[in-house]
Amino acid sequence: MTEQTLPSLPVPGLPGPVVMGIVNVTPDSFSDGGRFAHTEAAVAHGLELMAAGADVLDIGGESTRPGATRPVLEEELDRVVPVITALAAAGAVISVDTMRSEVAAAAVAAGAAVVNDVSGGLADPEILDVAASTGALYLGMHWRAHSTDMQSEAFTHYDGGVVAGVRRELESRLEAYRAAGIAEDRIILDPGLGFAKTADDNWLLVEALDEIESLGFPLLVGASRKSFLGALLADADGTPRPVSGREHAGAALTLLLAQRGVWGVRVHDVTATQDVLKVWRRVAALT
Ligand code: PMM
Repeated sequence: MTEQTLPSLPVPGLPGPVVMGIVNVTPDSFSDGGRFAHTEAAVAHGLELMAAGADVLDIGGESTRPGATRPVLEEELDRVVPVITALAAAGAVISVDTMRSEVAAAAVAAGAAVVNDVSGGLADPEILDVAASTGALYLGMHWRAHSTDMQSEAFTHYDGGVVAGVRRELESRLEAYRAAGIAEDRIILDPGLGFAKTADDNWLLVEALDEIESLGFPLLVGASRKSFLGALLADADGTPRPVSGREHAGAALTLLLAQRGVWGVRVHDVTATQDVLKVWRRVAALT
């Protein structure tokens, strides 16, 4: 693969996390309900998120919601590449949300600067070579299994507890990232909220983020609209709050994550996120 000239990542002029806005180009994404399944709609949505202040747009063509089935390679390429090309041309910094090396390579060639691999290189180890050879930033998430299986008990059990387990497994993935030749300063880690974790596990990880951070790498956290927020906000009869009603809780979590100094947050509602960050900067006298 030839060396690419990559757009530089935004070094935010302001303190606080990089805001990664989500553009799901999937017909079955649990949070967008397929509204942005078509190229034009996805591009328009990406432009809206840029205007709202997204630092990076994360473009994904595979739904990772629990139970989702995988698209074939060609379908995933068809979904994401045209959207990346158009949004990169509009000046966006692009992240591609994929587990496939072929999609990562095509996305970087189309202008993506970040490879966001929810499988941390476990689904397709060659994706690590793509990150290494292109110099793209590699965002490696904690992951144990594909969406069809990840919430089964076999995958949500952690010897010694979830925090120690996630830390240990991220650490072992770091060895693979180094062995593939990804530069140390191109690696971002993600604890993978909602992936092979119970609702309580996600809260334990949020509480103990310092332990994950002690691995020595910047952290990105994706909590936006996830089920553990729906469970927290459940009705008296236990019915989880639907996806459309989880935004305020997500914004509150963003505030806590900003206070903890995370490198980035992955969110659907960029306006709400930027509003929260403005309040945080004002109170912390950062601006
Ligand atoms: N979550 C989802 C998809 N991609 N990527 C990273 N790095 N971290 C996450 O937590 C993450 C992700 C699933 O959520 P969505 O279906 O709302 O995009």
